[in-house]
Formats: sequence, structure tokens, C-alpha cells
Amino acid sequence: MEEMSVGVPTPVARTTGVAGNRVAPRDLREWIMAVEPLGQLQRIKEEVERDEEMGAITYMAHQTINAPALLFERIRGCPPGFESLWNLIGSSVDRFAISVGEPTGLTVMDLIQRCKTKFSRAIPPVIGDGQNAPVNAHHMIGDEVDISIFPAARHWPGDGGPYIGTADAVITRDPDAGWLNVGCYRQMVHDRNHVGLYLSPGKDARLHIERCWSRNEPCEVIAVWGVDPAMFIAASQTFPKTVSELDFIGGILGRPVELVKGQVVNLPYPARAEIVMEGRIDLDAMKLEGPFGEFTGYYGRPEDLAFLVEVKAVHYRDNPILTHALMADYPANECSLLYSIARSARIWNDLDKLGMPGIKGVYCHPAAAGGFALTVVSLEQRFPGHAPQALALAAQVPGGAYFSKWIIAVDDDVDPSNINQVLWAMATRCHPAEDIDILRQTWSTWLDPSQNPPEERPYGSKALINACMEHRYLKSFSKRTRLRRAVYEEVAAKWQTLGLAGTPPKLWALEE
Ligand SMILES: Cc1cc2nc3c(=O)[nH]c(=O)nc-3n(C[C@H](O)[C@H](O)[C@H](O)COP(=O)(O)O)c2cc1C
Ligand SMILES: [Mn+2]
Repeated sequence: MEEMSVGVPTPVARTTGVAGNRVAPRDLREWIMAVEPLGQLQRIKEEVERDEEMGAITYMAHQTINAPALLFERIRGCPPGFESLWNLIGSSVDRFAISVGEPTGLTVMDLIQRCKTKFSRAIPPVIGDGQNAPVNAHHMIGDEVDISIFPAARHWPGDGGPYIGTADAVITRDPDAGWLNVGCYRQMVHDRNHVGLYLSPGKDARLHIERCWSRNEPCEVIAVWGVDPAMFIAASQTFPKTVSELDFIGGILGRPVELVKGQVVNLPYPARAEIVMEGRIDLDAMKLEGPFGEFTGYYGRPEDLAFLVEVKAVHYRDNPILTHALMADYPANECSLLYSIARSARIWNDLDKLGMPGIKGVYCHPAAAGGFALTVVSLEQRFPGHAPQALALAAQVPGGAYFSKWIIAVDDDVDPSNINQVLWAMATRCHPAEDIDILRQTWSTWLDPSQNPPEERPYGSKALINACMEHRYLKSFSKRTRLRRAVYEEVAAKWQTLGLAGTPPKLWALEE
């Protein structure tokens, strides 16, 4: 077991600049130091209420794309210094980039391309004894445990209770193979030492709990309630079911995750987290939980049974920061751009693995139910049937099958992340009577309100829309108006001299 050094400051990636091997922030505080000078973090110094008010402020402030993350510094009923950070990533490409150690100023498609490579690297974590770990500054063990000191909140008026875990990471162990899963799952406060843990069918932590129970054993669990952004991003993604997300987080960070041994349970926890809980789910322990205002912009399932966790110990830093993720319609939804980037990278990886040639980009639009409902694939058509094949695959690869309803193929002169370009292609290259196919009985969830009665919802459907130029007539298809590259470059070079604001736009379609 390797001993780690804690407390040594690491250089922080904080400036706009050239691509390179940048260092991802070591913890949430370094991330705050990196984003605040860019105007990407707003401190709210006025005292606020936990229930509804922090959610309302976030929803209202985040109606604007690129709005800063909100750090609430004074929360009624919490000890002084206890803070709460909402929508870390929000709708900001730069905040995502900083979280994974990439430079600011990238286009979303450039960042997706980099994440494609990043998400397939693995570096295992290191475990220390935790003596100098910042998270071990304060403890509540056994009878001392009282989670009501932290600013858990009712996000929406109809929520079933205050939520302490939303932007979080839950660590469980596979009881057979021993590897550690990290997943982001919501947790509702029941009382001073119990939380409800909601897990959809098939989620890894649920499989671990069910397997422990089938062996007549309780299931141990760690929950990180104040989480660093790279761990949050990795915890929200479906990685392969037989390997630990901790390795992938190391790969994203470019260095091992720093862990310390649990004090009560046989699981490690992150040394530099803000707030960590050690808990146990006893045999058959379930309790009513929810509802919760969800990523669809609707309350999900009504109150129902969820796993009941007994909190055995809590560890936290000086002036701990509880992280929250608001679920709502875009752009105030913490699930949206996060999934636009991470999910697009994963679908693109899946298409590469299948040997699908000519893919220029994949983009899951954030406004479509948290990045889940609409996928655009841009491709260079190379053979008859190429676009329909790419559509069918993008609709059903593991990274893209869940929930998605609209899958659209566009030619390579269309930037898939530019919704104006996509609508233009649908308007001018798609012939609905010929170019739309429907897939039926596909993988969905009963959080989708469009089907009733709710029991029907896990079985969805998908429309495949071919908005590419007709392959048969590619050569004679009406010629698109484009700028000649030489003219574009000339104009771009004298942009400021012309008195035009900002930087010249990047154009996907130029005449060579
Ligand atoms: C902010 C946020 C909240 C989430 N809440 C839940 C939840 O309460 N229950 C759930 O099953 N999945 C939830 N998810 C989705 C899971 O994090 C995601 O499916 C992830 O892949 C789970 O990890 P796993 O694949 O290791 O099971 C949430 C995702 C985000 C980004
Ligand atoms: Mn997993």
C-alpha cells in the first residue's frame, strides 16, 4: 500500500491557453480557485433558507446559458462557515473543461473529442492511513452523528424531503469480485442518522446491495456529499460493470485518486472530499422516499420504497461545502451539458469501436431532457445506406440507447452541436415521407411522462431522422452557399480592424 502526501499544493490550471497536459484540480477548493477568477463562480453572502430558496435562486439565475456556479455562504440553521455549492458544471463548457484538466475556450465539439480519449484511460487509486487527510479534520461517530448540521435542501416544493446527496458519489463494493463502484445517486434525509438512497433497476450500487442481501449480509456504503467535480462527472457515467470508476477518475485526472481507509466500514473514502459518510444498509432495510423534481423537469415516480442507509460516521473538512445538483428544464439542469459532453463522447467511442467510418461528430443536445432525448450524428456519407446504418447504431449502442427518442443524421458540413444548422439540415435535406423510421419497444424509464399509464414507460420508441443529402444524388444535390476559404481567412484576419466584436466565428462549411 502506497502512502500518499496530502497538503502539498498542486499547480492549478486556471488560464485560457494552448492544449497540453494540464493538471486537473486536486479537489473542490482548487477547482473553485480555478473557476472564480474567470467569473464562473458567484458567492451569495445574503442569508438564505435551505428549503426551496436555494433551489429557486439557482433555477432563476441559471435561466441564462453560462451563468456562474452559485456558492451559498450563509444558510439559515447551519453552523457558520458551512457552505453549499449548486450546479458546478451548469451550462458552462469551460467549467467542465477545468474539471477534467482541459483548457478553457474550447468549442464543445473539441472538448468532446478530447474526452473520448480521456474516458478510456485508467490509473488505479492510492490508499493512505488518512492522518493528514483534509476530510479527517472533523468527525461524528456513532451516537454523535447528526447530519442535520449540513445544508441539505428541498429543491422543489413537491420534493418528499430535504436532499443531502444530489451532486455526490456513492462507493460500494462488489461482494464477489471486490472492485469498488462509484455512482451518483440521490439521497434524502430521513432523520439525524438515516438517509434514503434511490437506485434505478440495473444501477451498479443496486446490484451490489441485492447481491449482499442474497448472501444474508448487510451492505456497506460510503457517500461523498461534498464532491470534487471529476469524481462527480465519472460517478454520473455508466462505465463497464466489472471495473472501478476510481481507475477512470485517475485516468481523467492524470494521477491516482487519493483515498484513506474507512474508520467504521471496510471501504476507503476520498482524502480531499468536503463531506463523507460511512454507512450500512441492513438486510431488507427500505423506507418510503421521494418524490424528487427530476432531470426531465417533472417530479419522477411518486413516493415509493428506497434503500434505507444508517449513517455510522461522518467526516468533514473545516468549513465544509455541500454540493447540490438542481434537476430542471435546461439550462438550469445540472444533468444537461454534463451529459451532452460525456454521453456524446461515449456514443462516439461506441461507433468507433464498431468500425463506423466517416463520423465527424456526435452531440446530445442539453435542452432535450438533460442530454438524454436527442442525439445528432454528423458524418461524411461514404456508401449507400451509410447514414441509415449510423442512425440505427447511434440509437442503440450502449452509450446512447437509454431514453433517447430523436436520432438525427446530418452531413459533415453540419456542426452537430449547432441547433440552427441541424434544423436547417432537417428543413432542406430531409424528406419526411422517405427519411423517418421508428424503432419500437426500446429502453426507456418510467421517469418519462409522455406515456401513460406509467407502467408502459420503460418501453419507449425512437425516431431516426435522416437529414443528410440524398445519397443517390449526392453529386447533383443543390449546391450549398458557402464562403470560399481564402475569403473567410482574409475577413477573419482583419476582424478587429473592421470594428467587429469578439472573435470571428468558426465555420464548419467552407468552399475549398
Ligand atoms: C445529478 C445526478 C443525479 C442522479 N441521480 C440518480 C439517482 O437518484 N438514481 C439513479 O439510479 N441514478 C441517478 N443518476 C444517474 C447515475 O448517476 C448514472 O446512471 C450512473 O451511471 C450510475 O453509476 P453506475 O453506472 O455505476 O450505476 C444521477 C445522475 C446525475 C448526474
Ligand atoms: Mn459503475
